[in-house]
Amino acid sequence: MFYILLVIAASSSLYFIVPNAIIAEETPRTFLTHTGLVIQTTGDVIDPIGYDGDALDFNPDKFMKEFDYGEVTVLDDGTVLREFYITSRDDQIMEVSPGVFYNVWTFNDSVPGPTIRATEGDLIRIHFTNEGSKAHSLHFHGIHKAEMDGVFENVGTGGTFTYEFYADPVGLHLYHCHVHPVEEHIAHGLYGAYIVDPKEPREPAEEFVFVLNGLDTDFDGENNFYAANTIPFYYQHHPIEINTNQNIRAYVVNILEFDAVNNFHLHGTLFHHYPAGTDTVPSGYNDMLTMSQGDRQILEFNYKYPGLYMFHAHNTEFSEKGWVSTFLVKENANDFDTEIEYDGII
Ligand SMILES: [Cu+2]
Repeated sequence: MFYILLVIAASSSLYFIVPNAIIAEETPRTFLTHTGLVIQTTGDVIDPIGYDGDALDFNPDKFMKEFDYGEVTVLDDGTVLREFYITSRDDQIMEVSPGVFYNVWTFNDSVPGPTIRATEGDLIRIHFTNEGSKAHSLHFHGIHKAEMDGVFENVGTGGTFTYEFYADPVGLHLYHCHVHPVEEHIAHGLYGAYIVDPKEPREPAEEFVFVLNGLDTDFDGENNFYAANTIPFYYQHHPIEINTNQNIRAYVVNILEFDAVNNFHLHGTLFHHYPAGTDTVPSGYNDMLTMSQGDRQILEFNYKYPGLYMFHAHNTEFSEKGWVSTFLVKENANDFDTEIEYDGII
């Protein structure tokens, strides 16, 4: 009996501390999809024929090499301050596959949102504005104060919030909206990668970001498409060109909703990998990684032989529904002599 009273007392005090978290649930509405499915969603179903905005343009080639370092100023005590401006929206349409239009929810008009990048110890200040019709927030993984966690402080329509925290720890992290139902806010696209570089920089390499995601275009709680960087099959039709013996570093974040795990398989070579990128010594040498939602890994590899090589989900359903990509490895015309050395790990 004492324990029952304790639980009641604890949960009622929680209400006063985090009222937003309790009232954030919305009542789902029922829709009939074009495939005949009857679905329920708290999101808006936007008919592309009646949509009067511009369809979003998203370029996976540009996204995978684009890092947002923010606006930099140096404070009196020598701390580097990086300021970022992030706006959320939930009213846009993207043609995610030929003829398939999807209502994406965006950070800075993009799914994924911008890749935030800083160096260990930098002060990060994010000016967040919610231009969406629903409440949204920014929840960053990493070490920070509770009030900067973006979980209880939902930002309503037209609202703003300034998040401030130090870039800590070194690694590959992520951020996403944390407003309930979180599943829906993530499935629609409110997430991105967050990189904290060590003060002693990693070895030089060609760097790519791959955010593994999916698209539930008929709202039945299962993905119809899978991808690295949103557009199914994109890097199969647009191979990523690299050279033999060129050092490649891939920042791989799994944010896939609805499926328990995702994976990454590389053909023709093996990679050294760093879970969450938090250590400078690799954890293993493999051609296969399995990740649950929120897991991320830094991969380092190079190719010995030229040719066209796949990388894809080894879960064949995911690869056959879009999560399949390619590297086109060209014979190295230059003499790259920058092989990364690994202490004690081949
Ligand atoms: Cu949201």
